[in-house]
Amino acid sequence: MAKGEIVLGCLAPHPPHLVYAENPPQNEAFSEGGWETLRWGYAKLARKLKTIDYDAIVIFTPHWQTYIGTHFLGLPEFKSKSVDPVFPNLFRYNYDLKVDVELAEAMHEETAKAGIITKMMRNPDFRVDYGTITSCHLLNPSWDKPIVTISSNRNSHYYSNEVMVEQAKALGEACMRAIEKSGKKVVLVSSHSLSHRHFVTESPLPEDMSREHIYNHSQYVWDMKIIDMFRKGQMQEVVDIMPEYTEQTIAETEAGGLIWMMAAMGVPSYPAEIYGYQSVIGTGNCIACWDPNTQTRELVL
Ligand code: 2X7
Ligand code: FE2
Repeated sequence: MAKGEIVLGCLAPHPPHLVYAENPPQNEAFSEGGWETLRWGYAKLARKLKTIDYDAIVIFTPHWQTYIGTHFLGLPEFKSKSVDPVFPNLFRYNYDLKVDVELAEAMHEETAKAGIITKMMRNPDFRVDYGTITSCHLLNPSWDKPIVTISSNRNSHYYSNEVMVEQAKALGEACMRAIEKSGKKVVLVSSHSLSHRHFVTESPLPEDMSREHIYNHSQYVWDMKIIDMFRKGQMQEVVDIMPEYTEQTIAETEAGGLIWMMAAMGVPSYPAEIYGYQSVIGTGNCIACWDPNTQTRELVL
């Protein structure tokens, strides 16, 4: 069997606003649009994904928060309605998704071998989080590939951002070993915003773009700094400044997704493809991907 590989790594932010703005049939709410810079960027990345041969999407989400260990979805199908607890007015999404249980079990096994506490989620009534659903919907609206969701263990909160970085690295390396042994071609998705200070009141019309802007200038400067490093392929430097960046901007990198993905991909030193940056209720959101294939890697923005 050929060695499995990671064919793409995507940074895919998940404000439910983006699904709301698209008006897909799965979502009950209705909108007049909004946040086009991100939605058009997602559409372009989704077109690229359609040209890539892969077996499964593996996604790490900050909105399935586990306090004892790292958990993996472990049943072949999950079907229910996902309601965003903070924005039920925007996101009530009927999902029916397939899981690559074999791959999830392989990652679970390698994770346990690495000394990380881990568990398979086998509860058929488990409700999949909106981070998973939003990022997967926007990257692959046809839902024609199985996924594996990985929970985020709360290391930043229990311990520190430094511990989070070490744990996420170990998890990423374990997942990479499992993928290689599986023989599968896998797309990784790190589902989160960058800077994460946000407004606490919503405008009367959520999609009123005259009200949307970054929360403050310093978090914008931090986001631009880190995106510049993505462009230059300085991912080891990004790993090194992650605790400071996360603290200064209360970034959603606190969950460990970006470090997990970078560690699994061997910490790329080649440029990321950038598909867009825009704020959603004041948070900073960047769509980017790391393409290990030099033939298909391009300068997008
Ligand atoms: O989960 C989110 C987020 N990360 C950013 C913005 C708005 C809502 O939800
Ligand atoms: Fe979030």
